[in-house]
Amino acid sequence: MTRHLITSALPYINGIKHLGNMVGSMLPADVYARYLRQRGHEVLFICATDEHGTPAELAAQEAGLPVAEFCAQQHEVQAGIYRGFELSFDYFGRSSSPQNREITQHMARQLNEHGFIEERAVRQVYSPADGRFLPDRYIVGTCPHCGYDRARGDQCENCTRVLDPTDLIEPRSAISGSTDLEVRETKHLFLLQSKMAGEVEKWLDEKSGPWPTLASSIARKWLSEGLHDRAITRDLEWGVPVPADTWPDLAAEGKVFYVWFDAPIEYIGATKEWADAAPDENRDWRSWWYEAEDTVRYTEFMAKDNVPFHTVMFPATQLGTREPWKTVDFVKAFSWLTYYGGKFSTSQKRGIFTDAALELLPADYWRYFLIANAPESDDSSFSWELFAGTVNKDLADTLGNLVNRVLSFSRKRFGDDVPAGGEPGEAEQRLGEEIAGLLEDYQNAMESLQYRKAAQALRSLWSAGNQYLEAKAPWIEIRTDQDAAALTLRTAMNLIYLYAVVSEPFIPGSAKAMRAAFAADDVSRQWVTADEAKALSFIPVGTAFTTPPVLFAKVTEEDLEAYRTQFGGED
Ligand code: B3M
Ligand code: ZN
Repeated sequence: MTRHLITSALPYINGIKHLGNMVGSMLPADVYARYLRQRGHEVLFICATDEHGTPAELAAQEAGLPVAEFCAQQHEVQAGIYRGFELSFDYFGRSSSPQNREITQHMARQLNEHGFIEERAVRQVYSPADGRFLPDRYIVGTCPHCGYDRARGDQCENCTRVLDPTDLIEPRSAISGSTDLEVRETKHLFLLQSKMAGEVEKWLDEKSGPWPTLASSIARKWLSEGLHDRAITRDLEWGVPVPADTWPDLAAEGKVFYVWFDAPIEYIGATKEWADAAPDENRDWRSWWYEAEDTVRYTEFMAKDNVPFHTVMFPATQLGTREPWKTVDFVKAFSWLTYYGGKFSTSQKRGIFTDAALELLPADYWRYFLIANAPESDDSSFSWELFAGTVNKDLADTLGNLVNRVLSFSRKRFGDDVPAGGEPGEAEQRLGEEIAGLLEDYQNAMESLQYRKAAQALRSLWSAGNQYLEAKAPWIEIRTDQDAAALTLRTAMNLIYLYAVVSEPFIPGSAKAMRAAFAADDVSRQWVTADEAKALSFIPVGTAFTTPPVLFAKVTEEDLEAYRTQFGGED
């Protein structure tokens, strides 16, 4: 069986991520990883914090901490939140790890050996007061277009125009505020992407056929605009140092690699971190990445703005080493989740952040809502009204209510064990057929990574149980025919068990609680076949069960009011 390598775009270290980041990479990757594991595949699911670059340095400065300390702290904070969301990473690494440093430097040397890296002189702003070259973002001044007085050297946050530091009026250092800036000549390494354009295009032709349009069209657009050589070093204190054995001058000046050069390499780096974390387990990190083109299927998850780096720059890096590194097979890209149609923004603290979300409600509420409304081809908009509607209808009414109603009613009338009596008839047969069909829809959607469709199928599975229950009405059957009521309840209990198994990728916590209701849970069971779905006989008569506490509480009008006040609603 194919082995599945899954990576989620690496969340940046500069602050806690919002729900838009969650739904655009880590969460769908987790749902897929869980599903594939259930289907018996070998899966390696890798993620890490992306820790280098200017925003990390600036955030550390703002927090008044040395950057290494800041990153170590923030890594733990993010790791804790992702555990709270039940993201089942096999490893959650750090791009500042020694492993990533080693592999990044190795790849740079290889690229250099094959003529894909060149040292070039560039003119760059130097600040004598700070004793350093200033990267574009470290220079602030007045925007020549809109007059905003804190525009950064790379972009004006106010009017979003892309800038060059020399465009700024009254430029000054973001570190010291010094206006004594001069332009000096320095050297940087350039990745000669122009030399690789043909090769990358051929690679893309071979690979991108099955990708969703969102991913392939962005990749194509970048290529058709022409691949430019790109500076892959920066003047920063924090980053993967340029290796002194190959570039002594640049190393002496303290140059480090550009964050987008080492960040994707951290997918490999984190795999090595995973192996190194358990030396006695003989984890073979290389087998996932090296000479693995035919034995591993590699799927990447990311928001659309990350697509160019993953479909052009990273493959160019890998191919240019002339070593057999595994390249991506399937790119699942996402559009934006907006907050009432506007942007979620880390810097402006607008929208819902992952830590705040977990303080409000358990992970499953968010997981289900986000995946069911995933911005797969278009943007989708978060609103508290939509959130409450989805939770109340799908989770509380359709799934949760069925579970609690069936188990507590059976308990009241038949005691603590799955009741005996009655023989499955036409209704049960029809239900079984329907369930098997919907299960197939669900599988097809998951296999093709269509999340909204998968959620839809799951919802239909839950609804089918409700319809069966409503039609048979065991609370009425019981008045005249105990056996008939027992059959209905027993069938419904088997449905609950099936839901617990197949809903696990979406709502792992609740799935566990549902399975745990039955004393005879066959813990080795990972999935159900079509025949098993038709038969609906997982739980033998006489099995003891308990009624779990209410699975999903409804979001009330008062809750809604409070959320809107706390987080801001429409405007
Ligand atoms: N950290 C994306 C971002 O923060 C970036 C992803 C890296 S993936 C290798 O938007
Ligand atoms: Zn501006």
